[in-house]
Amino acid sequence: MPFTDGLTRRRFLQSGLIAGGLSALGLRSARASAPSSIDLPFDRGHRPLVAFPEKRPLMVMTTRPPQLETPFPIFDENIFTPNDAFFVRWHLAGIPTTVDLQTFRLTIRGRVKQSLSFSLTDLQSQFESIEVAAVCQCAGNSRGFSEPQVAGGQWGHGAMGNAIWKGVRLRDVLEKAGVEKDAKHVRFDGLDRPVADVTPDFLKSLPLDKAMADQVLVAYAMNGEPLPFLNGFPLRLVVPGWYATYWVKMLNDIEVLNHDDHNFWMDRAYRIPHNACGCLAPGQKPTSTVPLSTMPVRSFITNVNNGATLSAGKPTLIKGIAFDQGYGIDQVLLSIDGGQHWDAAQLGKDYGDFSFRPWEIRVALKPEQSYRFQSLAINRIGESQQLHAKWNPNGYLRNAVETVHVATSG
Ligand SMILES: Nc1nc2c(c(=O)[nH]1)N[C@H]1C(S)=C(S)[C@@H](COP(=O)(O)O)O[C@H]1N2
Ligand SMILES: [Mo]
Repeated sequence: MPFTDGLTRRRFLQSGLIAGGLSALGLRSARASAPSSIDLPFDRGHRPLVAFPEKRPLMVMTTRPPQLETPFPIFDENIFTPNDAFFVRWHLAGIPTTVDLQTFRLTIRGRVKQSLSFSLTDLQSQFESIEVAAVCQCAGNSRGFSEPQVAGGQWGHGAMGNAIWKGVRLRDVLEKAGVEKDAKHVRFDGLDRPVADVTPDFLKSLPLDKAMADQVLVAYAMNGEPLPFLNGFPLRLVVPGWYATYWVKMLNDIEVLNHDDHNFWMDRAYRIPHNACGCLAPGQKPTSTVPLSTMPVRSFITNVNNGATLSAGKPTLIKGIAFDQGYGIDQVLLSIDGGQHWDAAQLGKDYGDFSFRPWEIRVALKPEQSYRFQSLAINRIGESQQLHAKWNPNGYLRNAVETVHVATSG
């Protein structure tokens, strides 16, 4: 039933944007439908708001390949990020303009007893389907706030989203093919391709034990709908708790390896300094690195913008979200004086250990004051956010306490 929808989607995309030179079309639609833009508070932070196929106007970082950021107020409106507002990040400009579900197959091969291939309906009918609420966060989320600034896409805090993912367990699919005893890693490839020969195809691998973990899904739906094309239609890997780089989109090939994966995207990209904090003194280069994986605990205030003026007198409600790699949130503390005093916020509904967790707290504000609002989350194993941002050359792993500057009127 949902995939008649996929056909509509296919035609929609053919009609436009991805096929025909995204930059030109992107700019035209910017003028026609969404005159506004957003300025993130750092250098090179100007972002036009443009509506791509199946998306409302989002903050454009690049059009080819598409890199679109979710405007932050959307996180205040929804604990599950709407599909049409969910951020988009592709590395390669060779993104297919159509996916034909008649011929689309997911292949499992390599160190397995038997190579297999599945259509979407095969997957849906032959395996148990599972749902998990989980945050998908780019490893470079918030990179633009790195001080000193680092190379790479200058994301604000909106290269993340929370969704209910539905699909089949990767483990079930692998077990059907029969994993050989010498298997070590599992490598994932999607339908996107580089446009220049010098760029390596986008491939990511998981160690076998992670690939076999309970919550790792080959997902075909997001928030009750087929995946939007730009978020990986028709299938994507979902690796709750791990950074989005592993969540391979338009997934069509799974190869079981009996060795470490030395492809470019494992050996050269998405690596962090090999030490306890994954960080370095600003400006330093690491001597040894490891692939990044899990997301450290974070929290955000969602209903007050930096630079806002609030009225004083009555109790002011401050709301936000928190998440971690899947231990779950134990506590969120709030300070309005830049970290001198902290009060415990009330946690909201628990949608699962990998989801955004809502929180809120009321504070009393005096007239004509300036305040520094900060939230600090602690997970169930006692890990907390950093009071001061750590630094590494790629701006990964940011989980500093963020500051929202607020003034009150008279
Ligand atoms: N096939 C494919 N999958 C991919 C990527 C890609 O470039 N190609 N980028 C990864 C990275 S780095 C991120 S942050 C997420 C972004 O997912 P989204 O576009 O659904 O938000 O997709 C991941 N999966
Ligand atoms: Mo990413």
